[in-house]
This record gives sequence, C-alpha cells and structure tokens, in this order.
Amino acid sequence: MLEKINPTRTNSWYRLSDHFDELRDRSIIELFNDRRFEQYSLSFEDMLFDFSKNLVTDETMDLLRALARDCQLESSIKDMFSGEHINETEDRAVLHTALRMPEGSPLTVDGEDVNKQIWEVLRQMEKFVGELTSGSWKGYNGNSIKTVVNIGIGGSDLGAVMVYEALTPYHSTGITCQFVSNVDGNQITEVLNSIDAGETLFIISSKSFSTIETMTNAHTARQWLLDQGAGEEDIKKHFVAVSTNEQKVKEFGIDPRNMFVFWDWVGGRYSVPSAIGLPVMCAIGSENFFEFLQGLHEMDNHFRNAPMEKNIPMTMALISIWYNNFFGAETEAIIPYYQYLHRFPAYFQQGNMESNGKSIDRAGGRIGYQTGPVIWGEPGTNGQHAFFQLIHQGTKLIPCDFIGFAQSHNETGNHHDILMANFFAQTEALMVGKSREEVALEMKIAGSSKDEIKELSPFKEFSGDRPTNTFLLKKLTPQSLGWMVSMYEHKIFTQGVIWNIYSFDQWGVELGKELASNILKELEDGEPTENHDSSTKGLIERYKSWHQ
Ligand code: G6Q
Repeated sequence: MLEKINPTRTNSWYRLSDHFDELRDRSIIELFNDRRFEQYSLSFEDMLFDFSKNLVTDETMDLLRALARDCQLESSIKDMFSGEHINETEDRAVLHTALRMPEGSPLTVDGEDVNKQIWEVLRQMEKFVGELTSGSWKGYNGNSIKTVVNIGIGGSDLGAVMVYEALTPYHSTGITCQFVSNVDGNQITEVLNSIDAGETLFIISSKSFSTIETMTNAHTARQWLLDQGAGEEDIKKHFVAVSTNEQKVKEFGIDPRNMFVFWDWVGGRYSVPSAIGLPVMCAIGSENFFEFLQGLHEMDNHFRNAPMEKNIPMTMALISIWYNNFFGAETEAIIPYYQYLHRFPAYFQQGNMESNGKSIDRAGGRIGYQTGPVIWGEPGTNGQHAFFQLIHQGTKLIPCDFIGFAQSHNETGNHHDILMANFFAQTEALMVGKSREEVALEMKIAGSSKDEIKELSPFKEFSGDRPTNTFLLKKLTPQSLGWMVSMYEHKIFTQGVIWNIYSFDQWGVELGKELASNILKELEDGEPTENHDSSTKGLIERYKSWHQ
C-alpha cells in the first residue's frame, strides 16, 4: 500500500525551500559551462533527453531525489508493478504495465495469471484484424471491410486517436479509421455521411458499456445500419465491442465472441495498449502494434530499474515538481515538432490532469500545496505563430517540453531542416532571451533613430530564463512512440506518489456522468424546471423555448 506522507513535512522539502531561496534569482544561462549538456542530459536507446535548460543545479537534483526517497517512491513502484491495490478508493490494482509484458512472462494478480489473459486477447485481436485485412470478414452485402469507426469517449477514445494519428506512416492494412466520441450529433452525422455501410465495421469501446455518449452514438450507428438495408441478423457482422461488461455487450446485440475484453485494473486513460487499441491494430497491423507494446515495455523496465540519477521519467517528474511547487508554475506545455503527434498533448492532458488533478490526500485530508498542473500544447511550428508570445514575454512561467525527431517520414525538400531549426532556436531563445542593449544595437544597425530605440526597445526585449526540456529522438516509430507514452505515464505516477494523492481514480469524471441525467429528464418531459438556481433554471427555460 502506498504510504501517506505529506511531502511538505519532509526534511528534503524544507531543504528544497531554502535552496529555492538561494537559486530563485539566478539565471539558467549562468549555470552553463562546457560540461552542462553532458551532465544534464540522459539517453535511452535512440532518445536523448536534455534537461540542461532548467534552473537546476546538482544540489537541486540531489534534494529532489531525496524528496522522492522520503516519499517512498521506490517501494511505490514495486507495489504498482506487482499488482498491489494501489488504486485504493476503487480497491483495484493498477496494471497497465502488465499489458505490454512479453508473452510468457507470468504475473499472478489476485490469483489469476494476467499475462495469459492479456495475450489471449491480443491474439484474438490479431486473428480478427487478419480476417478484416484478408477480406474474409464480410459485411451484410458481401463486401469486405474498408473502414473502422471507433465509438468511445475519454480513455476509450483519446489514446486510440493519438496513436492512430501518430503512426499514420505505418498505416499498412488498407483499413482507415474514423473516431466518434462526442454526443453532439453533428460528429456522428458527418462520419455516417462519409462512409459506406456495407464496408464499415463499428467498434464500440467502453469499459463500462454504459457511458451515455458512447451508447447514444452506438445506438444511432446501429439504427443507421438498419436504415441502410442491413437486417438485425447483420448487426454481428458490423459491430464488435471492447469492454469489461459482457452482460451489457450482449444486451446491445453484439455476439460475445466478437467482444474483446480488458480488466478493471486497466484505467481508461492508460488503456491504449489493451483491446482499446483495436482500431490502431486494424490500421497498422499486429506486428507494428506489438512493436508499440515492446517500446512501452522497454521504458517500463527503464523506469523500474534505472537508478534515480539516470531515470528519465523520474527526472521529468522532479523538475516539474520544482517549478510547480516552488516557483508556482501553474501550467506545462507539451510541444511536439512533428505533425503526426498533433494529438499527443491532448492525450497527456487527460493522462495528467485526470490522474493528478486532486486536492484530497491519501489520508483523506485537504491538500495545502499544489498538485497537478494544467497541461496543454499544440505542434510546432504552429504554436510559434499563436501562443508562444506569452511563453516568451508573458508574466507567467511555463515550463515546456519540446519533442523533435532527427529523421522525418517525409523530408519534402528542406522542410524538416526548417522545422528543426525552429525547434532548436526556440529553446535557445527561451533560455537566453535578448537584452535591452542587444535590441538597441540591432535597431541601431537597422537604422533606427535614438528616439525610436528608446521608445521601442522595452517591447522588443526578452527576459529569457524560460525553462525547457528537449526530447530529441532519431525517428518516430511504433517502438519510440511506446517509449514516450510510457515515459509520460511514469512521470505522472512519480508525481502522484510524491504529492500523496491517488492518481488512478477519477471521481470528477464520474460526477459528470451523473449530473446531466436529471436535467435530461426535464428537457424531454416538457415540465416546468424546478430545483435549480435561477441561472440554471433561466438557461434551461430559454433552451426549451428555442428548441421547439
Ligand atoms: C479515463 C476515464 C474516462 C473514461 C471515459 C469512458 O481514465 O475514466 O475518460 O475512459 O469516461 O468510460 P467508458 O470506457 O466506461 O465508456
């Protein structure tokens, strides 16, 4: 069981507070010497993690590692990997790491060999994808399947979308996927308008098989298929389910043989390596999917076994705690310089904010310090022409992760060099800034008058000292994507342990699932709206009068 230690009451925290007072007014650039890059970067396979552009010294890192030790990080890692019920508020193990263990590595949890169960499902998925891609799986009119539509939301959508998009260059089976998540009927309408019923297979992805958005979309898709000319007996040819709830899957009319199971110890936002990844496997094939699992597993091993000084997820977590809890940084940006990773920030927005957006500690008390930051981001270079202004010159401190690749899947002239030139230039500029004197000199050379220089130079000055992490990888592959996903997952875990919170429940999401149901009844029955504050009542009444 995870210990219940208030991090702010540890010796290392007190020492970090003193150390912060000493370091806060120094600049990152003055910490640089010839060896800083070497000393403040770590390598893992074909990935380089450079954290030298942060306001940290050896003492900072030592104290942060001491904090992790004081908070029992090492025993917590053992507890997670061995299947202890560390998700205590739901009394569940947390075993997404088991999902990517190689076949034949037995792991017994609650009396079951989970590795055997996992690989049975992976092989079932492989067989199914083989039937789709060979054309032996036929739709109601005898055609083979060309399009897969995944219907799911949150953890049953975001991971699959992110990996599907990220691995676009590995789409190799001839099957394309579409994703429907929102209960907003506009989304499913557009998707249904774009597909051919006889060549489409719907995957209904829902751990509970009772989420209103998913079930509403699933029923709409089912009715649409019937309206296109399929019969009830054809439903099984066009619908499969990914779920933990066999009873509800049967009630929907899906043949349980076409159900791909996962387990209560797989959290939604950690579930893409499970059967939730089925749409991904449909597009990239089983070999590539297994390579993705292998990458995840390799980083799991690194996290579990590498010493703290060399441990990438731990180092990321500790640096982030430094800014979050001592400098008061409220947000962190993830900025991939690779278009295929355009959903990566959104994926880890959920991963991080749903896991560590908590204000009650593991002892049930209200927390008096900051926990999870707001996570956001967009791909570079687009972000540069949008929100980078605030990162460079705003009043807020925003630590950023920059992710880039040495090799592109589409070199396309010199596009990739231009992209990467921006990538390197931005982290350098964020750290170094531009002084008033440099601005004045530049303006002078450009022919500006003394008055113009005096008037405009304050606006053109950049304070610098804006911290960044850089992740430079050789190439985006299923394996290297696996490294990155696991790396961020374990960063989140490490922080949750130190912040003394439960990272694997999500009561805020559960609340959302309940709230709308009462109002839905009021919207549908036409009765006067009662039992609300005047704002909510006023809004509902106006909606009803306009929604005739
Ligand atoms: C993820 C959350 C949440 C969940 C969705 C969908 O960790 O629990 O995003 O995945 O609410 O839930 P179902 O899979 O049960 O439909």
